Amino acid sequence: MLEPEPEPFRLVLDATAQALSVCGEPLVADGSGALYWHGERTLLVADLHLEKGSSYAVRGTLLPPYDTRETLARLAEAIERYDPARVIALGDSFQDAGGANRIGADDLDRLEALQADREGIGIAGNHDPVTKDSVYNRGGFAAIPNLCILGMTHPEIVVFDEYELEIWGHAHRDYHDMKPLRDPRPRAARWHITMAHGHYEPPETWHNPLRPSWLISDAMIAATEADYLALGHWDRAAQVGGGAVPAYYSGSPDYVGTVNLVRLTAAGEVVVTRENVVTGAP
Ligand SMILES: [Mn+2]
Repeated sequence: MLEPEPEPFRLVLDATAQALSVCGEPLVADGSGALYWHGERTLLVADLHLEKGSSYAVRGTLLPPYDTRETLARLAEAIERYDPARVIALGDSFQDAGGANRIGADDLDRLEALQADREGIGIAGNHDPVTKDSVYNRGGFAAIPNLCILGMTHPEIVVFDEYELEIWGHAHRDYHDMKPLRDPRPRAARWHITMAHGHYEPPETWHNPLRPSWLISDAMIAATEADYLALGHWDRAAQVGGGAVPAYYSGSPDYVGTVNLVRLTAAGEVVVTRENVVTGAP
């Protein structure tokens, strides 16, 4: 695995981001928690959990109600900073399906404005499954051009012919348990990537009856035969599985202070590195 090469300090942008490079490719671990890839003009984010505060409020736990506004402001700053052509969101963008009812009109306008004039791709997570009353349906996300959401705009797969790349995954369609890696899809492109939102359980504790839902095992990971398995749900960063398929949780950038960078090289390699996210002033 190739190690990232930190860039000289002069490349720190306004002390809110850390420049770095991998294989000479310039990248920015942004202080907002997003990762920006200059060469592809792509911004990557995960687990925004919009409307978390109002979700707790419904159940009587009162938190400051500014979390959605703050998260969108941080996302807006990152988008303004980099002007990405593409934004990729890796699940749990909303805390729950009721988020679309609770989100303020101003915040919804901000969210729509952020997505205007750029591509977006996302997957529904266990907090924001694609139900009939999901935040994606109520928010009219399908009407936004160039936005792909597995389970909504695309049932199971998005194909990028120009990159010989396909990305597939099973979206959460309700709050019940399911197997995120069931019925692995056969490869039909040079690059075969799988996305999933669920919990990896190692072999030694697989038979524990107290284990969580949305389970992923070593055998399920191997059966995807994917070039890369992108996982969401854990807040910590970890590689999981038996190693036959590179399978990684990138974790919550706020919690672990890093994001995962995945490079599909012309030589056919898959290179995964963890890059530091600088959240405070140096
Ligand atoms: Mn989750």
